[in-house]
Amino acid sequence: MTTVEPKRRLDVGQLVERARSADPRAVARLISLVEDASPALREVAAALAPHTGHAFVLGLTGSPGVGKSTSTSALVSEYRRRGQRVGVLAVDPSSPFSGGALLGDRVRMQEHATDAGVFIRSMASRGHLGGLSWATPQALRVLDGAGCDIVLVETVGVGQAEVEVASLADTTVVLLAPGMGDGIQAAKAGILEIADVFVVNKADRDGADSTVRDLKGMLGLGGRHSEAGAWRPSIVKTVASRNEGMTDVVDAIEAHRAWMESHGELDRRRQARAAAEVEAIAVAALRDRIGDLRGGTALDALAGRVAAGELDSYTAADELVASL
Ligand SMILES: Nc1nc2c(ncn2[C@@H]2O[C@H](COP(=O)(O)OP(=O)(O)OP(=O)(O)O)[C@@H](O)[C@H]2O)c(=O)[nH]1
Ligand SMILES: [Mg+2]
Repeated sequence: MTTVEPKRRLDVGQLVERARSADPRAVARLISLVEDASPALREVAAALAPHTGHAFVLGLTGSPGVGKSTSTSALVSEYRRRGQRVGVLAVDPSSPFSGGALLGDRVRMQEHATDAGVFIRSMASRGHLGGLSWATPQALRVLDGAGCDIVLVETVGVGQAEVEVASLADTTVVLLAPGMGDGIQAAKAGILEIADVFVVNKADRDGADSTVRDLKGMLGLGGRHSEAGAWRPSIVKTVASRNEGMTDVVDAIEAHRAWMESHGELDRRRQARAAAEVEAIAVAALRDRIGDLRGGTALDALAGRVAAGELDSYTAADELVASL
């Protein structure tokens, strides 16, 4: 395969080495290769693999405006205080551009911009087949390989994205805010099921305690968390805009992590994630190869026999798959 980019040749090995020594430009370049689905990705993945598996992935999700970006920034401060190297991936699954809605976040993240222990990157994923499921794991590997201890993934909460972020993360934090009709919202979006930690943000506003009460009530009503031996999600109140409650949030995340480690759940989640990732790549490769057959003689010949009633379409498909 070729790794020749327009103008200058890309030295993947060197780029990965620079990323590992925490050169932010190298990290940014590698994530751009992911976003662009560069043909060099295969080589990048191979070079990164031996250096990955260290980072803890934290997913943050919740309805628009609930305070995800503010909380992300506040959590970065808390993790830095604890001496951790932090990566932030802000993913907007609804936009094909990494500008737009995330611009405001860039301003918010400004306080971390000069900190060499923090990498921040926003990413659009709509252009990719499979959205988050495809590009985000690769970007996570870049940040992992670059030596991040923790990577925070923030998504704009729109339906499917909430569920997708859960499948990417070691621990999923679901944010709610008082007075947003979150009780009903939570039940609808299935976020009760995906949350490992609930954060009731904007606790400076009226209604935070009743939101906590509603949540507790709903958690008692059944579902995944009620099964014997299951993790009981913790509920933490915060005022992210004032950096209040962040110690409690990180403590709750650490408690979940410890629980997962002692129950084999962390390995199980990572294994499931890796399986989904391999599957997505394999399916894409198969689709490409079947696409190559379109208009080719093998498919034409089979199609002719199906059209003429000589062969049923299932047998024809079996023959096509067998010929790949
Ligand atoms: N009163 C109050 N306002 C807050 C708090 N946390 C965040 N906000 C404000 O809520 C607004 C939305 O915050 P964001 O952090 O942008 O929310 P978000 O969930 O990232 O929003 P999207 O990315 O658009 O979905 C901003 O004006 C924040 O300043 C809080 O604890 N209390
Ligand atoms: Mg945001």
